[in-house]
Amino acid sequence: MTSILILNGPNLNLLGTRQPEVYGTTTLADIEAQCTEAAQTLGLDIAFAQSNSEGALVDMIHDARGTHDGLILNAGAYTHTSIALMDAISSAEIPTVELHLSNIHAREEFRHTSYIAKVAVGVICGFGAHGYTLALHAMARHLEDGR
Ligand code: CA2
Repeated sequence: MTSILILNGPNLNLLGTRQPEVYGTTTLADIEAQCTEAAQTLGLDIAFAQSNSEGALVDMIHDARGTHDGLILNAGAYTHTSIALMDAISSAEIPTVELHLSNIHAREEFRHTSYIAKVAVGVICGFGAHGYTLALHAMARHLEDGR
């Protein structure tokens, strides 16, 4: 079965517990449950993980090669800074959808730059927790027919 790794970066473990006006009230565990349900509908296997450490995220992307068919990545603030994550995606040669809860382009200037977008198939942002389901649909379609 096609397998997708859904990876979440720094501070996303706090979702639903702080700053609900920015990031909503849905927890990361709620999002994982939502992804599991969407994956069943789409006939996909998923693995779901979160780390606050850039190196751990790099390691998980390396390990995804040969284990998972696609990567959905909310790299959090590392999106805007991490050449290491960009290089890890390039070297793993794994199709990647960049994902954000918020519309990073409607926020501070420093959030308008993404190193992940340079190596991603596409980007989804601004749809809150529902973006994870959208990303799974987009990835399923991409792996089926390259669109
Ligand atoms: O909108 C997104 O998904 C972001 O990746 C979230 C990151 C931010 O740095 C990116 O620019 C956009 C921040 C995640 C912080 O999550 C928190 C959740 C609850 C309370 C505090 C932080």
